[in-house]
Amino acid sequence: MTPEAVLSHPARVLSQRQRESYFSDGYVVVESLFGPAELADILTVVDHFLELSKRETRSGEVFDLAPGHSADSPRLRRLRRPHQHHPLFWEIATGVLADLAANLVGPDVVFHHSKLNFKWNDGHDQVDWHQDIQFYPHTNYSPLTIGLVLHDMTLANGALGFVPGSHAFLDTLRHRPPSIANSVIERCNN
Ligand SMILES: O=C(O)CCC(=O)C(=O)O
Repeated sequence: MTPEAVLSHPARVLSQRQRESYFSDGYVVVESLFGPAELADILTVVDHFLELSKRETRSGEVFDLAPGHSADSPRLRRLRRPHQHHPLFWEIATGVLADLAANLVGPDVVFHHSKLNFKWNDGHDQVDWHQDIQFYPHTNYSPLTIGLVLHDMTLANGALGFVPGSHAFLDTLRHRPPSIANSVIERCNN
């Protein structure tokens, strides 16, 4: 669907202005999607999985563990497919997040996958600049990522950054380390 066709459908979660800024900047930040009580419920479930991960010593189907992970010093990098492990995650994905997606892609929304990332504020497991689209099966640019941020994001704890307008580059970018020419970050700095 074209942005005009998407915008012709009534907004459900986002304002019309937020939807327009998504199409012009390539991203939109939505503050306080969940209230304090709902957020507390989500964090309780997240803590439950963090506790479960302490019993694990190697990565597997459910937990992706960074080197050095232990019960005393957990380094859970990722909970894989959280929507399959707890109904709350599926409820969120098919509830407010599906409505949010419908605001940006039109009413026919297809869920593809989920993951829950953890950041440990110790400099390990840095996520370099990249375009998510490269990692998705796609034939057009309708797929989108919805990141649900569960803690305040600051420069000190691995804040996610965006490059406004980079969605409109005519080509997808080569994914190489930042030190090498034509990496995503060098292209964005030009
Ligand atoms: O949280 C981040 O820094 C980026 C996460 C991301 O792009 C991903 O998991 O695909």
